Amino acid sequence: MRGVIAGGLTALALCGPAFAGPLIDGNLADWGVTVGDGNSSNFSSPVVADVIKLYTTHEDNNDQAGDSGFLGPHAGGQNYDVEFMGVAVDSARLYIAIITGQRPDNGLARFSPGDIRIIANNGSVYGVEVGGGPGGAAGAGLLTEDGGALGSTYSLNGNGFTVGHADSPRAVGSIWKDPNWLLDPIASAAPVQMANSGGTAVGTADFAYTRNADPSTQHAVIELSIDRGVFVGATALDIYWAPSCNNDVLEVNDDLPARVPEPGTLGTLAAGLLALRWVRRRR
Ligand SMILES: [Ca+2]
Ligand SMILES: [Ca+2]
Ligand SMILES: [Ca+2]
Ligand SMILES: [Ca+2]
Repeated sequence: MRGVIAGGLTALALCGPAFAGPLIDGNLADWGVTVGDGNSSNFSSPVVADVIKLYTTHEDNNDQAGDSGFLGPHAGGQNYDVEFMGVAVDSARLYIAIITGQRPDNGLARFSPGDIRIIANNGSVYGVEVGGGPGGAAGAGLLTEDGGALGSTYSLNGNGFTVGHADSPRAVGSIWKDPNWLLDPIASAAPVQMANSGGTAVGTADFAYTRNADPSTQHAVIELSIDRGVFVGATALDIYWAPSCNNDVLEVNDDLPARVPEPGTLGTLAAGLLALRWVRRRR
C-alpha cells in the first residue's frame, strides 16, 4: 500500500511547468516580427503563441540615418537605434525581445549596449546584465553571446562616444535586485548601465544576444526569459533598454497577470489526488 502512495507522489514531483513561450535563440520569428535591411523590417503585428499577455512597442524610422539622424524617441542614427521591444508573460516566465541597430561592427566608439532596467511596483529596481564585449571594426564577424559570459562596463565621453570597455563582475544574463547604476554622459543623465557595485544577485536569465538576425546586417537582437519568481511581490513592471549613451530608448509597461499553475500541472495534481483517494478507499 505504501508503494502505491509513493507512486502517486513521484508523479507529482516529476511534473514541472511547461515552458511554451518563445525559444531563446536570438531569432524573433517566434515573436511574429521580421528583421530586414534598408527599412524592410516589419514590427506591425507581433504575436507570440501560448502566452497570457504580450506588450510591444516600436520606433524604427530609418535604417540608413547617420549619427545625427532622428530615430525616435531620441536622435543618433541607425548605429544607436532602438527599434522594437516586446514583453510576453506566461504563468511561469517573463520574456523580453529587443531589436536595435547597435551592433559590434559599429566599432567600440558606437557600440556600448546598456543593461536592461526593470522598475517593479514592489519598490525594487532590477538590472539584467547585457554584456556585449568591446565590439569590433566595421565588417567584423557576428557576435552571438549566451548567458554566463563576462559582462561589460563601458566608459563614455561627454559626446556619448564610447572610449573604454572593461569586464564587469556581473555575468551576462545575471539578474540583480537594487544594484547601483551609471548615468549616461549626455544631458538626460539616465541610469543606463549597472555599476560594478551594489545589489543582490537574484537569478540568471535564459539569454541570447546576436547580430545574426538573418538575413539582416543592420540589426542586433537581444532575447531573454526570466523566472517570474524573481519579481516576488511585484504586480507591474516598467522595462527599459537603451544604449549606454542613451541616444535612444524604448520602454514597455507591463502589469503582471496572477501566476497560476499550468493546466498540465493541474491535471497531474488531480491524478495524484485521485490516486491517494483510491488508496484511502482500498483501506
Ligand atoms: Ca526566438
Ligand atoms: Ca532603424
Ligand atoms: Ca528608435
Ligand atoms: Ca553592464
